[in-house]
Amino acid sequence: MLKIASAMTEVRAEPLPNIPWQERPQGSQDVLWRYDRNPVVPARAIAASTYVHNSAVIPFDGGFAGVFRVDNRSRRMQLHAGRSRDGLDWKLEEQPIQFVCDDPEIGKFSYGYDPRLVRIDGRVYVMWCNGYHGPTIGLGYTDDFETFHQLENALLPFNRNGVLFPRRILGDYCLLSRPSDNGHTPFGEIYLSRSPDLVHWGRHRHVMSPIKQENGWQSTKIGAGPAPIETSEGWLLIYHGVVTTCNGFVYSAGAALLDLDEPWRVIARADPYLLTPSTLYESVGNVPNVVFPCGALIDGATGRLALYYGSADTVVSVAFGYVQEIVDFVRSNAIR
Ligand code: BMA
Repeated sequence: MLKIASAMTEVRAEPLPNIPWQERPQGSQDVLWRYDRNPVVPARAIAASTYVHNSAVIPFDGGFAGVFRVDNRSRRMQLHAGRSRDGLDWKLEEQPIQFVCDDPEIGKFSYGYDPRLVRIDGRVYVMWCNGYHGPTIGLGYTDDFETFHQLENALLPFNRNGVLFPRRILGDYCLLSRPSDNGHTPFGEIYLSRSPDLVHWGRHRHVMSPIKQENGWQSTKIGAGPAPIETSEGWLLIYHGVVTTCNGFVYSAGAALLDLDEPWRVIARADPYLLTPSTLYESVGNVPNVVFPCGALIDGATGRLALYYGSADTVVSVAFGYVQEIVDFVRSNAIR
């Protein structure tokens, strides 16, 4: 049985009383439990979609807004904005986001996928995988989910899974990313980069590598998920890990705690996963066996968490948990 110790963990987030929520099912000992009406966004959510999957959401205007990965009817990867009153029933825009960009050169990209969202000093930032001569980290912002502004790409190709921390640390914006290749990368470690202005990035630090031993769930590659969650115990990072099986890659979700002031230092990292493909909608689809977390809602008052994850590269699903319990789980099951 998985160990969950009890300790007092303060969750440093705004209250979100209307967070989508379901209590842990009776008899369940899982740290995260799935919404019983998953998926929340179907593959054919809009006329233009073949699949809608790795997507990010954020509280907005009393309800919720999101940026969704849509694979269109040409199977090209695009980003679409969406709105929801309750975080579960979503309405996506039919047209993809057209970023407003000062330098047209930066706007020359052929695709966008796997978005993350974070609010920093009241402004919503979008991070995504941007095809500027190969995958790299696109950055932008929006104040209304109607007009989206694009900033300079944060890093050179090839890189994926970029996500900003929700506040400056040591005076700098901090970005996690995963240097990669131009294909279905068979390696991948998480790095942290710093910037004074969201344009110039440097002071790169290694954060975490895959755990190679015995082909566990995070043995091939890892990449950051939603924006790290600030707690008194450190930054809670939910990330994906990949194992290579006879049948190809399998994507699961796990968690680690990073130092509050020097977030490239790992305080603890759970050996077991939090979620691994187990249901039909995670195991069967466009790309089977994928749980790919990109978004999280947090209620700072109660520590409740709603995790949004792409399932089988086909649909968007939600799982619930308590930040405090995930932190305890990480500490009690930490890799030694
Ligand atoms: C990764 C990314 C993700 C996708 C995953 C599984 O390389 O492309 O968007 O969910 O593969 O196909």
